[in-house]
Amino acid sequence: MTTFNLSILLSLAAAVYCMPISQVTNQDESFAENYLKTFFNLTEESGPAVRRGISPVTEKLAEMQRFFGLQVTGNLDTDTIAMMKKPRCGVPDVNIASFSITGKDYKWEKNSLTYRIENYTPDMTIAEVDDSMEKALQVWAKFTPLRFTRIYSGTADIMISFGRQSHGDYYPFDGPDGTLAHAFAPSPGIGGDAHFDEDETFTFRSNAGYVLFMVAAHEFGHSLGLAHSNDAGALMYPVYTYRNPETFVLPHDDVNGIQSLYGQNPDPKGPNPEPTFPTTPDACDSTMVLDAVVTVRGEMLFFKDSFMWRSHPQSTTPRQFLIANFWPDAPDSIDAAYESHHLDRVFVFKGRKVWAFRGYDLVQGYPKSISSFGLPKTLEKVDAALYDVHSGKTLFFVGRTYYSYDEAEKTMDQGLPKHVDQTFFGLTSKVTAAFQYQGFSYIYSGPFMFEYSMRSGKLFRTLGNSYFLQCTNY
Ligand SMILES: [Ca+2]
Ligand SMILES: [Ca+2]
Ligand SMILES: [Ca+2]
Ligand SMILES: [Zn+2]
Ligand SMILES: [Zn+2]
Repeated sequence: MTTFNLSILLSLAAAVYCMPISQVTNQDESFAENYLKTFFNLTEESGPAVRRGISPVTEKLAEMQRFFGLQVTGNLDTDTIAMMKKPRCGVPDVNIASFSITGKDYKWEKNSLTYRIENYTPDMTIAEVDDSMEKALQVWAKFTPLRFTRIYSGTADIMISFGRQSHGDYYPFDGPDGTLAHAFAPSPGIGGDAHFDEDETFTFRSNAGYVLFMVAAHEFGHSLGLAHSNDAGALMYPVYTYRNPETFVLPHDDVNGIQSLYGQNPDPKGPNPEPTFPTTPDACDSTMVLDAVVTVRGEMLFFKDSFMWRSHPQSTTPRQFLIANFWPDAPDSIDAAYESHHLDRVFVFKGRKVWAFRGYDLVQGYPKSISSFGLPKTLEKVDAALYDVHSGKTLFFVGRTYYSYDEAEKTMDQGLPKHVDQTFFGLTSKVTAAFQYQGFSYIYSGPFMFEYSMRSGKLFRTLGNSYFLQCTNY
């Protein structure tokens, strides 16, 4: 396992499981101060809050927490330090809104741009580096009138190079992890250029390092004039996320950003010129239907497409992540999930397959077939799953029916499936997600959520899918 995976694992394990990680140390404090200086323009004097007597560090910490959707405490808590330690882009995050643009009009005044690859990383073959860079530029060309031509000598608009530590500009790299790369906004000279930290291990396709295509596609966003976005699903989000380069499509937020600068592609090629770009799900959307909900050691995870929200009791605002940030081995758009307290595992279902996770790790031997639970071999998928603490049974919902599985005996009960209204009185529609929490069973059906008392089985309230998510537009 690489250092990257390990450091991510530690910070995520802490984040998901609320593990009491060690107190914030002096080392963390100076690390955080440096981070705020680099990415949030922390200076001795700083902004309006400082004039009201608040320390510059507190003011900038709050700004950073707001940007990343963390709880805004102004204190260096463990969630904040974990976010700061994630591998990321070296370009600052200040002056941002969703798809905001660097300064005023940092854009190229021409649509034909040149690029040149000045040197190569030994981590990959030359052909793989060439392919990664070319495809990373095409990510942007696909949605704009911009066209890129490679040159092999002289000065290109976008000069691409690998370097370590001090590498000829005023922004030295930092060794393995931390900052992965940086790029400069459009202007003559160094403007548009993209630098990659040679102390990282870059890869072509595998998740055993940083996928060069993903890092480059992000950096070229800066080369073209985009700043960082606080949309966790955006390519221009400052933190690195593994995504499969084969299936990557530029997210909605980035398409909006780049088109606000350059307009649309006048010449979209291919039979499917407008692929459906991924849109980050919005907790304020009352028509949203969640894919699955599960508890993990007292926390709640809500799944939608390639995203999840995590909500834990101390936090007022659930945080949104890509599923891949937590479980790189998990599929997107899952069908169902439940937590087995017995086995200390979370089971995730999609189609005929089930994945088991202990903490951050995929349990060996998974994914398996869902028939390993005794579900019929002909079953295409389950719609929802719920572990019932009273009976010790797991309910697998399929449409308007359910199967029940005895966790202790590891056998499927007889006489199944049953109609859902035999257990959940009055429920006549298809179940889409389910979980239990603090004495209630929550059964989701389309945009609705039904709250049943676990003891009496009575329906208490009808709520919406985003009841626990809280609509927090800012
Ligand atoms: Ca340049
Ligand atoms: Ca680095
Ligand atoms: Ca579902
Ligand atoms: Zn960046
Ligand atoms: Zn540089």
